[in-house]
Amino acid sequence: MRTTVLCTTLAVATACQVVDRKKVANVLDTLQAAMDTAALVPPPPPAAPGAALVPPPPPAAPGATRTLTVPGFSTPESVLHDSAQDIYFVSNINGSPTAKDNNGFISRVRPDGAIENLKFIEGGRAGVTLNGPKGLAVAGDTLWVADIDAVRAFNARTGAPLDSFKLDSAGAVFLNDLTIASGAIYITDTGIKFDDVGNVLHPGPDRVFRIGPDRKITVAARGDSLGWPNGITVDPVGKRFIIVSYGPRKAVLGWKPGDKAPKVIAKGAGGFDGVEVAGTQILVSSWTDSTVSAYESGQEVKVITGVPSPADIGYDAKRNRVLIPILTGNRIEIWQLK
Ligand SMILES: [Ca+2]
Ligand SMILES: [Ca+2]
Repeated sequence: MRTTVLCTTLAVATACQVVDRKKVANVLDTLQAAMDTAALVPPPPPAAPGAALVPPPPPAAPGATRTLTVPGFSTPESVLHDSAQDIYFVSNINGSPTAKDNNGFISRVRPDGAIENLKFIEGGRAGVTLNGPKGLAVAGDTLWVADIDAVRAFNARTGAPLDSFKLDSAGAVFLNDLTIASGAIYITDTGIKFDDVGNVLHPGPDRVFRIGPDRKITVAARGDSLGWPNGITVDPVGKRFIIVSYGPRKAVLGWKPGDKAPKVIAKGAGGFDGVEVAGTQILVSSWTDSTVSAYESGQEVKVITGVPSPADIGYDAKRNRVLIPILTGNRIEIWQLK
């Protein structure tokens, strides 16, 4: 009996709330209608006789439009277009960038945005070790992956592990991106660590490692002038490497093996991560202002804005698209360049 009374009371209270909400909603609707009909915006003053009618300048044309968003990743760090297979590879750190948790994985994504295989290569399965995979590069049928203090190779068609190089004994701290030139692999070491609450520390040193065709591991470049080197790519136009700094140097750098120090091509917002040469453009992603900008003129030209935590971008030359891993958003965004 008590239960019934309680239920009835509750029912009445709920009904009353519904009525009250309706009343409030009606009042708000009335107010809104009144405001809509009221002339809140004063009419523009009449044009002075003889004044030239100058139209306002059109807004700056955006350099790109977002065509696809693909969710479902786990701390994606890099997207790479394998033009031979016409497929996108996505590296997934899955957890802390420095944790040797053997849960990293590489996805295969079709250019239409369909995830063909989320865990095409996965740490802990089929003899694979993969902790916090970051930069990717492909040469023929071999997919190369930077993984904290190791560089690993996989068959790009089957995912089978092929080879690995340990750089821990060479002192690798935070291997980040890699690129291939003349059969040698060049790998950046950003020299960063994270403290217990996630602050970025930079014990350094900043380096570019080289793994030669003879499997010899050497330090190709070293020093603060690298500015916490993150992305690296080959610039076939300038016949040089382009390296972008994640740290306070905020520099887009040109470098050739043997150079004492890299040359500053341009400075920008900083917090740079990925770099791609797209035709004549040098595209660089920035965590600082959530953009992808072009730097080939020596000046920053914003091409894509509103992309938070844009990590190691890729470029699909077949479709003229920029492929952006939104690291903290667990998605990739595909942008069409004009
Ligand atoms: Ca991991
Ligand atoms: Ca990176």
